[in-house]
Amino acid sequence: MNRRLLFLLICGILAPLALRGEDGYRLWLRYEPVANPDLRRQYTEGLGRIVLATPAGTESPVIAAARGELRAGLDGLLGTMPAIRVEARAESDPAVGTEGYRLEIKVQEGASVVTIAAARDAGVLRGTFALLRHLQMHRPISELATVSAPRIAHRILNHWDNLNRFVERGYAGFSLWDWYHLPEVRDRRYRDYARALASIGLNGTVLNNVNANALILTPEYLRKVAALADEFRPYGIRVYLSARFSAPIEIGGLKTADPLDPAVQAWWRAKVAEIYTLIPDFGGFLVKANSEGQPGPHDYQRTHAEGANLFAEALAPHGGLLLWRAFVYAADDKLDRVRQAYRQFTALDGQFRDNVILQIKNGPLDFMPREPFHPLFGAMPRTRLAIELQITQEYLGGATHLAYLAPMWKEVLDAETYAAGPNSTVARVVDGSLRPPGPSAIAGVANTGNERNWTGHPLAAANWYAFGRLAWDHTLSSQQIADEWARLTFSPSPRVSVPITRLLLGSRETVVDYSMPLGLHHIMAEGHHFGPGPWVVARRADWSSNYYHQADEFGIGAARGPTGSNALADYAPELAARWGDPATCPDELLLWFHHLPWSHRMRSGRTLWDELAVRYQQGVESVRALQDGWEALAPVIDEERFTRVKSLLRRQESDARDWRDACLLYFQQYSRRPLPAGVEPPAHDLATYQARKLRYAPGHPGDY
Ligand code: GCW
Repeated sequence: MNRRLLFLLICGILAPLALRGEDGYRLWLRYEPVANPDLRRQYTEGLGRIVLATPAGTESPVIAAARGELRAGLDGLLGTMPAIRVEARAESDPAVGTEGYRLEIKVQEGASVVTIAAARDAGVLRGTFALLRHLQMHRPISELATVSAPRIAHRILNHWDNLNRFVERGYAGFSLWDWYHLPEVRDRRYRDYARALASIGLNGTVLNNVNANALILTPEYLRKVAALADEFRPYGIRVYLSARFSAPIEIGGLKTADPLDPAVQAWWRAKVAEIYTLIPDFGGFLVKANSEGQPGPHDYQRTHAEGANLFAEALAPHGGLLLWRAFVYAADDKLDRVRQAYRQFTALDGQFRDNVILQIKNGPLDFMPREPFHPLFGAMPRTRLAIELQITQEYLGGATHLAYLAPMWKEVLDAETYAAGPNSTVARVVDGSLRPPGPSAIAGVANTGNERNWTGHPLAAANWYAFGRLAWDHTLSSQQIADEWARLTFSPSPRVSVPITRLLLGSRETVVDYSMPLGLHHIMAEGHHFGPGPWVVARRADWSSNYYHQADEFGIGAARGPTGSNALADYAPELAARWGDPATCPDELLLWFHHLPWSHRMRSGRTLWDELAVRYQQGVESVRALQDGWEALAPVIDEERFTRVKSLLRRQESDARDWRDACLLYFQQYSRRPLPAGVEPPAHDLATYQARKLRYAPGHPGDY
């Protein structure tokens, strides 16, 4: 039987089964057979031959990975195996940069040839995945030609994974890294992880938690790290580590970790050199210092710049990067928490070495469902700034709730800072357009774990995918990314992809509505951060909810204008003026910046209290709409993923009601106003919600 016939036969047998047994492991790299005969012919003829063109035109492990992926992909999609040749192409192509690619399709000697051309082998690999994406989406082969290059140089996942495999704020099982069995045992999953990263354009990964354990820097663990680096290298993924500031004391036997102490400097130089002998393409360090109990330069009365430069000097001779986190705040600092990092770091602008990048969370607080952008993005013209996004849904329902985060990230990336006049968006600050020359970076806190489908919630992989795609090109729209992901993950048929895209797009706003609408923030439960907790009084004022909602008989919201903490002053005058006046401040940020009376008239004509209640109700209703939307997909989604999402949405609806009821009952103590018409009455009294204890919530280190 010829190959083609066999293929058709297999398609015929498999087609009825195609809706069963999808466990999500293959993510967006499923390579399902193209069943439409016209399209299959179009692809088969178009891909007569494939040329991988690089300046050297030689084989390498990266080229081998590209070849392997093409084989697997084309075999799955088409059941064909076109000839793949590596060729030298001497002329340089400025459009592709160092990591980009050019896809071409031409007829040569009567046969169609597809060329993936790049300046480096890594670009060929990226182009390979772009080609396979095109085919998986069933796009016409005539539209294949393209050129693409990343806008940001270092596109890095950050794992908050501990050495005991517990993942801080991880909701998809335990760490992917089986440290105990490394370096000898190398799970097949390591390769698949690297493939997934490479396919969305990521090129780096920080393996361990920023709340770091110094053990990772011991020779024993570095050998394990090197094994992972070996697995990832063929896919163009570099490994980075979170470094513990006090490591010279803990594993080096020194008495101090003072960044200006010559012995400490020598220790780090030697440690870095040791790492590079094991991992020649090591990416560098990520450091969380003097934040939430972590050691740092302040322990020695040194600045964050002195701390960062200590590592940067050791890394510089090897080409390594130092990512220093700006997530810094202190319990004893009386300044509004959202202003503390701004004050600390603006004073240090210009003092960081060239290979230091300051890694700043998207907002000034902590990954809330909605925050304004972090004012540091508009205030450090002489420092390279990276943005840190949280893919894992610490404050957006873990892997239990559906929240597609691209719209949230786009909101920040597209935000205007006015740092250097108009068109000074956060994205342009981060991608280097408005920065001093030097490296640019973007980081995403991973939502992966060892669950079979990688991310727990079957739809949460959309966020991993979206992070990669936006890191590569922040001008892509949330809609385009959602559409791609839905087609790749479920089906290229618009009957499936269009409704899924629609469900994804509104889902983050839905979570905002039922949890922290109108600019409310940090009113979640203590510790695990899942569910409502507007009443939380923690051992630190800045971990207590009323620090943020400031509800009282008069009204609600954080006073951050001149008569309050004046956090508005950290933004450009244009923004301070717009956000500083409740009449021009968008509803979405109103209670972030203003403490307003319950009777305040909103744009809708409702009072603030009524508006708040209506938003909470809207959130619940939107989850119900998600449920209906999902239900309608029953005939076209495989049983396994359909059922899982359906039950998760049922849980989400119940959680959304809890959020609404608990928050409205709590705030009603102050507003003393009735719920407006259309808002469902709460199921229980306030005391019932306050007494609830959620035990052993995933991702929380506290209960173990
Ligand atoms: O949001 C807080 C989290 C911590 C986390 C910290 C950080 C890794 O609750 O779990 O610690 O942010 O970003 O450093």
